[in-house]
Amino acid sequence: MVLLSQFFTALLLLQLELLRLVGGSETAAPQTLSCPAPPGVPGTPGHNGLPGRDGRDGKDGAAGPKGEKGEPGLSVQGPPGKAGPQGPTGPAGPAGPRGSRGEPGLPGNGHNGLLTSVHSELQLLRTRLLTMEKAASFSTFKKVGQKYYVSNGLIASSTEAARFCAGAGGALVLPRNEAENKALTAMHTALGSTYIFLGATDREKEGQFVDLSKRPLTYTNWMPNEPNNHNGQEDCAGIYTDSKWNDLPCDSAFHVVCELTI
Ligand SMILES: [Ca+2]
Ligand SMILES: [Ca+2]
Repeated sequence: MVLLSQFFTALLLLQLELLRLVGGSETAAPQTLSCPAPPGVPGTPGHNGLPGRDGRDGKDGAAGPKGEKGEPGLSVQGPPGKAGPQGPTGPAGPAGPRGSRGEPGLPGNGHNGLLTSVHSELQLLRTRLLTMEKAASFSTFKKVGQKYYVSNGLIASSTEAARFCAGAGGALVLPRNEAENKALTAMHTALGSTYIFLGATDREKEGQFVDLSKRPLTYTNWMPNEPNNHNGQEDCAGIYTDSKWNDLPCDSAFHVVCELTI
């Protein structure tokens, strides 16, 4: 083995010598050996070249982020704006001074007329209610038209009867029509009476009966041959159970019935 290696080395050297002799020039480039050479050491980096020419302008870039809020400008007052919506109603103010008296309005016309009418109606209802309460306070009472005939069973003279009824807010009964005369007759049963005094007399002028306000009678229902002024002492009227009238002595004692007008 060693011999073989030495043989090849000698062969190689011989070949090299032959080539040198054949070429005859020492300037000829040495022949590259076919065996691999070890890598060389890297050289030092070269110097930087000169700057190149300016390139072309680039395209517009994307929009940048929104900037911060700037400082407020000068405070110059602008023109007045539009009027806003109407605000809520405020509290009532103090009462103003009393005005001068106005002209009198027409009766029953407009709002005042309506108020007057309502007020009158209320007054009428109140009066009627008071009359009803007063009538109900008597032991016997009967409604006829716009009147109440009332009695508590009192038996008295004509003068005392008139005084009693006036004190009760009414008047001694005196029928003005057949309906009232019939209603009064019906009270005989409740009172158990024979005669009931009527508010009529002829004291002022014999034979001429008038009411207690001295007005002529508009309705009468005398018995036949009455008034007769019997014994010259009959100046007061009364109604009997048969609904007929008779003149009687004023100081006699009979049942008392009053009439209350609603
Ligand atoms: Ca008489
Ligand atoms: Ca008589």
